[in-house]
Amino acid sequence: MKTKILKILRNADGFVSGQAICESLGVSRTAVWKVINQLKEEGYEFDAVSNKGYRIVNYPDILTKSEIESQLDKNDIIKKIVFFDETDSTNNRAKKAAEEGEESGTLFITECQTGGRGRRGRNWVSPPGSGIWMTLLIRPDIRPDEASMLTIVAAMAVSSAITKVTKYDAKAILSDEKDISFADNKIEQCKIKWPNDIVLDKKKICGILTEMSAEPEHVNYVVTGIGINVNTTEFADEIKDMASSIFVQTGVRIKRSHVVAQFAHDFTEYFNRFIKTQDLSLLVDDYNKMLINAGKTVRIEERGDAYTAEAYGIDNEGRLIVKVDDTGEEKKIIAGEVSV
Ligand code: BT5
Repeated sequence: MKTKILKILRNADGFVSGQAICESLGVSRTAVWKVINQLKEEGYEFDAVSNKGYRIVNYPDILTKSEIESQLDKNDIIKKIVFFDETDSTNNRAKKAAEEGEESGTLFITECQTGGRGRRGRNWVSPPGSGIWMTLLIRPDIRPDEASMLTIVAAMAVSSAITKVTKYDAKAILSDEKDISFADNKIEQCKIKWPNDIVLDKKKICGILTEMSAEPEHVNYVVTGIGINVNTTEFADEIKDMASSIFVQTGVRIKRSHVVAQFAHDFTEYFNRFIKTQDLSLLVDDYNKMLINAGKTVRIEERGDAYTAEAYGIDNEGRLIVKVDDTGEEKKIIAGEVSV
């Protein structure tokens, strides 16, 4: 009910009367009043005028179930939010829930991870209050070798969500035209670094970790974990040279839940294009425009081997097409570390 009341208030153009909420949800005055009080405790600020009703004038920067669910659309692939104040890793939570039968379309999200993971056992720094640490569980009807393309789909959705929300929130928050155009110009540099990073001005602001459970011909489930530094201003020593946040780069302090909701909309759009053909043919052009590596020299590390090459873009399977500097040979890279 909290989600429904929040949705009504959020979408209202002005005041909504307590009576109107009661009638549209078929609940008592006391029930509505209780929820409004809970929302106040969570940090929502209301304007309440007798005879007119309620209006939210300030939203807290929180990632609770009702805050995010009240912004989801009916057609979004993400249907349900599971929120933790703190957990080891949302990928672990998602995998455990998947094993226990949790449905496709559930998003696990937390304020703080104590054991956030990157690829190959690397650490993911996930402090409280300023980032988004979330994992989407889906059960797509695809083959195991197609699952890595979901990292590509997710990267596109994250990059586009960050760009849209930052531009939109900049206009709402900043009053100076100069600051708005500074933020707009900066956010244009929000790019994907193949295969799983989002960078802003070459600094890493997001990483993606896709894991799955599969049989030889069939995927049971895929969990896509996404970590985004949103309003972070202090970085642990181990990452301070290469990491940054949306706020540090653009000067815009966006609401984290807006990014999650926009990600839900954009992931739905890109995923629907992917599933139509079960490859990236309907996405490559858009992806390559978001790719920081396109047309650039990259350094590639593959199974102990390191070399430089020129990167062109990805193919329909998500492999990075490069031309090796030393030999002129054209190669398609499946996995590896790429630096710009
Ligand atoms: C990644 O791995 O970039 C995937 C990160 C996925 C994190 C999400 S958060 C929600 C979900 N739950 C999890 O436990 N994980 C997922 P990789 O490409 O291996 O990069 C890891 C490297 O990024 C580390 O070795 C650091 O150098 C750097 N790093 C760690 N924390 C960072 C941060 N907060 N921001 C930027 N870089 C970071």
